[in-house]
Formats: sequence, structure tokens, C-alpha cells
Amino acid sequence: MLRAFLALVIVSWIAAEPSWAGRHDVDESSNPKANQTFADEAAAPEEPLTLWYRKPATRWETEALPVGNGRMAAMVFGGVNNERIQFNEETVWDGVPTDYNNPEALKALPEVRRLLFEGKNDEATRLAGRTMMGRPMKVKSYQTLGDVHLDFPNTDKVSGYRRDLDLTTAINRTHYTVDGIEYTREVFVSAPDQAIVIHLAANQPGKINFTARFARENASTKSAPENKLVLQGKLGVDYEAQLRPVVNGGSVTSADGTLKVSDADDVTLIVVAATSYNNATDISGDATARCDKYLQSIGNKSYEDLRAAHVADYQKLFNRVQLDLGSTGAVNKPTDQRLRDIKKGKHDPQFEALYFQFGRYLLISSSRPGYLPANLQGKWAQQYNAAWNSDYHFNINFQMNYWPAQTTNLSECHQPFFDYVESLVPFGEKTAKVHYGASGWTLHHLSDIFGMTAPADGVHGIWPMGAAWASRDLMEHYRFGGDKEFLSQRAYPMMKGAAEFLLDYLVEAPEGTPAAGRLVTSPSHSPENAFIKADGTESVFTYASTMDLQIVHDLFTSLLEANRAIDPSGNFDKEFRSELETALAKLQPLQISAKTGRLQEWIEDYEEKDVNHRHTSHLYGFHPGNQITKNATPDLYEAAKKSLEARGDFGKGWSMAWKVNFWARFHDGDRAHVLLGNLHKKMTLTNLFDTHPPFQIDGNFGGTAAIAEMLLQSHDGEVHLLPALPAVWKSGSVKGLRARGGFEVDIAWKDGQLTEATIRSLSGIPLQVRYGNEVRKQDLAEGDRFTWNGS
Ligand code: FUC
Repeated sequence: MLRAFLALVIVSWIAAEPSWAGRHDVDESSNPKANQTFADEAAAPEEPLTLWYRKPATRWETEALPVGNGRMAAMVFGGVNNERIQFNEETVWDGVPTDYNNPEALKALPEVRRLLFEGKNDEATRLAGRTMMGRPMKVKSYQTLGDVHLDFPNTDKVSGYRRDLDLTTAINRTHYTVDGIEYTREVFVSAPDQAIVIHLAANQPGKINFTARFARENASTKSAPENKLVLQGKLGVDYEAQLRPVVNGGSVTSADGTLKVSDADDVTLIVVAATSYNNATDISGDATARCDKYLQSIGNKSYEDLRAAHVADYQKLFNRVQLDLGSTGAVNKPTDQRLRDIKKGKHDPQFEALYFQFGRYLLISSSRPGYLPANLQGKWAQQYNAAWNSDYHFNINFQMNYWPAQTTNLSECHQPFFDYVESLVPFGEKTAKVHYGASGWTLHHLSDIFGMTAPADGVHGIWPMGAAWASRDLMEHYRFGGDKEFLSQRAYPMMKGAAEFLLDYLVEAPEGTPAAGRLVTSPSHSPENAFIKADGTESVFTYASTMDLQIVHDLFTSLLEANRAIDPSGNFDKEFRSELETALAKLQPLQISAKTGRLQEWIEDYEEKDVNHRHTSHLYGFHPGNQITKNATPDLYEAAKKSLEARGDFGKGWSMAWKVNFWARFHDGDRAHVLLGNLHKKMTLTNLFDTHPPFQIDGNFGGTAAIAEMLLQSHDGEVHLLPALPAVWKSGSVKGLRARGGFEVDIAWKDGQLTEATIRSLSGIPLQVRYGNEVRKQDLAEGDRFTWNGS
């Protein structure tokens, strides 16, 4: 009986999990040699914005600490007898350039649509599954590039051990004492010098002894002139890493891929990496030449110079925003202990500020102009088969990664998103044509670095809304920064292409259906929930899901806004504008369920298979969109709230982070704070990585964005100060947040009341600012500021 019950639980758990379950590499990987505990207690670091621990990491996923420069990433364990530094380079992906399009798909489309309109969902699902999927319908995985292992003389006589990650400098540090000698190891990944830099020092000369080697499956390692180490291998791309030692004092030798350093005063190891990847259709670059070039341009720079350049470059971005939510003294406890206290219910506002800044740190460290955007794990992946291939998921996860980019003043870090999406346009044009006979471009729910834009994974992958959702970020970049050239030269053409696809994809629902005469998407589904039909059968596949309608509305209205911004006279792209207006007027409207009062998720008032489903797709129009607001659509707003209530207060990490954003948008700071607490209690690992499980970075970014959203909003035509301040954040301040309209905002509050806000205009757009029920209007020239002194 019990066994049968357990089997049932396991089967339904697997069924509820998307397709990666059971086939990704589990995080057994660890650093067992690092598993030491030390008796005496190191003091807390002086800088409160620091993650710190009194034990080395043994598990990659939960304990090792991330560093990165946008292109390379590393996870540092901080062991005493052995240091393991696992590292990545963003183009180390399995796979080759591939045409994923399926020439059979288009033929089936009219029949699939007919079946869906006739309510024959099962038949439609089977036919679509057979005919409409990409070929192949799976992408391959982003992978680890390898490990650097440092083996030190074994000891257990360690005192004063501490490893930490200082978010103000982006430097990881391991510090301990053995036999009276203090050892300090620092690791960072430099963006200006494109290298992982590892520095080993002691407070007495001649004390640094270790061997170093690279490790990776299916790769070769060797020694090279100047005591270099080289790691080489091939997936589809060729990949390579080189390690160059700079040793002061003592001696250094290298043979057979192992470096030996004896009695040195201090040592710097410079690790560079590259692959042969040029772009989605060309992987013929020269990985070795690229590595050589990185090392050449570093030349003889000293450790101090490398470090100073890294810190200056990082702080240019990081220092723009400061957040103070109050403190309790918990900062004197190691981060793992603090998190355990939070799980027991302790309130630790300084931890919330740390978590906020950690999200900004992760974005700066995984997304820099000129490189690929942050994937499902940012750029940190130790596997060969990562969960969901650590790819780009366009039905929430990828976009969530970028939610904090504008609001927390990291607009440059958003650039990789735009470049990547732009690089997918030609692939998406082909998919639009081959799969749907449509113009414009489209992409489905996931992509890789080889141009995947066709439906992937299963019928839930037949969701051609990815390009339209990604377009929202293009428009937001303009709204926050006012860059007209970006809008007219890049954003508008991409958005227009995505809309041209949708104009072709939309069909008029036939007589006898609930949407008769209206424009609808078909096929369609509400990522990634299933519904139960009146006859008791289940399906995911339908037409006109609420989310689709909201995405269409969002894109078309954004294009109208962009059109006016590009040319206020109304003469720009007139014909297209009227096509959009006509389509919007005919688009199937959103519906409120007569049974539940909730915002209806599908075209018919089906019951959801899982009322607590992690996706809240039908609230897209409320957040991140702004179709539903309290002022403009009060009924839909109330219905959306009921939908959110019904989904519940828990979920996967990213799902919970989204819910914090929703409650912030409902101006319910206390409820948002409860969910933020749930995110920290349930879905935050010891190293503060978000977990799905397993580790998935979107929840970190969604959580950071949500904290910003609690303090400042600007989606409803005005700058709203402290829209969702929870009672527990009694007094505090934030500096440097960004608002739409091109404003930079500082806010201070005391006992729950605004004391002062300063709003700087970066664009010269007139300001309307709200605090509670009070509204002020002010014309501001670019560079001018407006100060609001309390109420
Ligand atoms: C979607 C979600 C899953 C997971 C995956 C990467 O499929 O439904 O929960 O986040 O993306």
C-alpha cells in the first residue's frame, strides 16, 4: 500500500516536471578534500555587502561562490588542502550549427487549427506533435570548460579560516592561518583583461607551495613553454584554456600538464579561455590564437594593476545603486548561519539588501556588452548535461533574468539580450516562413547558440510568442533610457518583424466558437499549465490563451507608442500603424471567469489542472506588462488578484520571485515581503543561488527586480515612490534606481513615511511623481532634479 502510494507520488512528480527531470547530471561533484571544519572562529568581514563562511565549500551547487566577467565564470570552493575552481566560457556548448526547421510543419497547420476550433484537442495535439516540432526538437547542453585544481601540502592545523565574496569589489577571498603563517587567496574574473585571476600570498616570504593542473572529461592537458598549462578539447566547437603562472621567489616547473611551485613569496595564476565559436552558423575560429592573444595583451601587468583595473571596471556599474533597509547585527554571523536563522523566522533586513545587491552582482558578472546574455544558470554550469541544457527559455526564464537590468541601473548589462535576440532574427524569419507560411520572424520557447527558433521539446513548445515577448525588453530599454537611435534603428525594426509575424499568425475564430469573428492565436497554450475540459479530458493545447492575447496587445501597443516617439507628427510608417490599430480592435478581449471571478487563463472557462501551477502566464498583462492596472482596468485588476491568490504563495524559485513582483504591483508591500521571505526560506541556497531545484538563476534576478519594484514603480505613466513598502522596512533609503521616462531616483523614509526623494532627469521628459495619494508635476530639463521633502 505504502509502496504503491510512493510510486504514485513519484510518477506524478515526474509527470509534473518538465522534460529535463532525471536526465541532467546530478551535483555529486564536490570537493571532498575540502571537507574540513576548523575549531576557532574567524571574525566577520568589515564590508557588510559580503557573503562569508567559516568552512570551505564541498558542494558546487549550494556552497561554492560565483565570480564572472560576463564571458567567463568560475565557482570557487576555497579549500585548504585542495582548491577547486570550476570554470566556464560562454560558448562551450555541445552541438553544431543546425537548421532546426521542419518542412512538414506548415502542411498540418490548417488541420490543427480546424481540430482546435472544433474542440478536438487530443487529435490536434497528436497531429501537431507528429508534424509541427523542430527537427531535431532538442538542443544540446551548455557545458563546463573544466576545473583548475590546486593541491597544497596537507594540514589540519588551520585557524582563522574564512572564505568570502565581497560584492563591492567582486573579489572572492580565502583566508586562514597554518603554523602561524597567514595565507590569503584571491580570485576574480576581470572584464578589462578577460581572464580569471588567482592570487596566492602569505604574510612571510617563501611559504607558497602547491601543484596546479587542469581537469576535464574528454580533454587533453599538457605543459607548454613559460610553464604554461594548456587544456584542449572539441565538442562541435574547439575549446581551450591556458594557465600562466607569475611566481615571485622560490621556484616553478611544469611537466605533463602539472605545474609545481615551491617556496614562493606570492603567485598569480592567469587563466584565459576561448572556443572556435564565431556565431550561430560559423564555428571555425581559432581557440588557441584567441587564448594566446588574451595572454599577450595582459603581458607583464602586475597583480595589483590587474586587480585595480577589475575593481574600477566593476564598481562603475555596481556603485550606482545603494540600498539600506536597516540592520540587526546579523551581519556578524556567517551567511549560512544567517540563512538558517531566516528559515527559522528571524527578520534580517540587511540580508534582504545583500540579496538585492547579489542579484545585481550576478547580472554584472554574467552579462556584459559584446558577449552572450545570461542563460538559465547565468554562465555558471559544472555539468556536461545541465538542467534544461542551461539554455535560453523564452516563456519566462530568460526575460526574468533581465528584469532588474533597467530598474537597478545596469542598462549596459541588458545589451547582450538585445544582441542575442537580434542574432536570432534571420533564423526566426525562416521559421516563420517554413512553419507558418508567415512573414516577419518568430521564436519559440527555447533557444541555444546555434540558431534554434523552431518548436522544441514537446507540443508545449509550439508557442511562437517568444519574439514578441522578447520585444518587450527592446521597448523598455527605450522607455528607461530614451535612446531614440536605438529605438528607431534597432528596436522598431525587430518589434515590427515580430508583429508582422503575429499579424499573419492571427486568424479569425469561426462561427460557433466563443471567439467567433475575433482575431485569435492558434495553436496556443498557456505556458505551461494544462486544463480539464467539460468531458474530463486534459489538454495544454488550444487557441487564444490569455497570455497570447496579452503579448499581442503589448507588442502592438508598444509599436504604436514607438511610432509616436520616433515621429510625433504621425507621418512615420502610417500604413503599418493602421494595420496594428485594426488588428487591436478585432483582437479577442480578456475575460473574467463567471465561476471564480478570476482572470480566465484560456478562451473557455476551463478548470486548471494544477491551480498552484508554477507559471502565472495569464498575468503577463499585469506584470511584466501594463495592460492591466488599477486605474485603467479595475475589473481585470481585481480578477488578476484573485488569480494570484488562487495560485498560492509558494512555487519554484523563479515562480515565487514573480509573485513578489505581482504583490508589489498590487501595492501590497506586506504580502510581497511574505513571499520574498518564502523565496529566501525555501528556494535560496547557502551561496544565495536561487533554486528550482536545481540551481536556476532567474529567481535571483526576479527577486532583485521585485525589491526594486517594492520601492519604485513607473509602469503606469508616473513615477511612484514607495508603492509597496512593507511595514518591517521601517526606515531606510535607496539611491540610484531608474524609472521610465529617464529618471534616476533616490528615496529615503523613516517610520514608514517618505522623508525625501530626489529625482534626476536624464531625458528632459516632464515628470509626474506620486507618493500615496499625492501627485506632483514638474517640467524638468535634462540634468535637472526635483526634490520632494516628505509629505
Ligand atoms: C520552464 C519552466 C520550468 C523551468 C524551465 C527552465 O519550462 O516551466 O519550471 O524553469 O523553464
